[in-house]
Amino acid sequence: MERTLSIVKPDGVARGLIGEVVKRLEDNDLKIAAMKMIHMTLAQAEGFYAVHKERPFFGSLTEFMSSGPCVVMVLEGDDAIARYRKLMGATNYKEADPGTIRADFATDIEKNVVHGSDAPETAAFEMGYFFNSFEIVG
Ligand code: FUP
Repeated sequence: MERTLSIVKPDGVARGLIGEVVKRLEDNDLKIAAMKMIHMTLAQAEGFYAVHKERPFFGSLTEFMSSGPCVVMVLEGDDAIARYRKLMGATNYKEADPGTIRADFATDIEKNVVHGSDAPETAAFEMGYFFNSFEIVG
């Protein structure tokens, strides 16, 4: 059993895709162990994406992530990190496999609808960034 962090990003929330993402998670045996809606400040988005702070897209990415509400979730299941990454599809939606969330809905490399942790260490940091232990059930 493994846990990972999922975010429906501001573009996904604004376009009414929360239900679509949740449906795909539930259909694929990724149990929602925590869930809430948040609207990050720029500083909070900068903290979340601190690993990318030297990258050229950092300013634009953090502005976008703080531009509107997001839904953050903890997902639980066997091999949850890799299985959720597979459902999401590649970062660049043009390279994402058909049928993935990003292939079906992303409009831009930045506005790519969802986020998912990429390793156990990042999952631990990211879940702790948004949730305390009492907010995660299961
Ligand atoms: P991912 O783990 O697939 O979300 O991708 P990364 O952690 O590499 O990147 C985080 C976010 O930065 C992506 F979701 C979108 C944004 N990004 C860009 O805007 N431009 C890039 O060239 C790469 C990533």
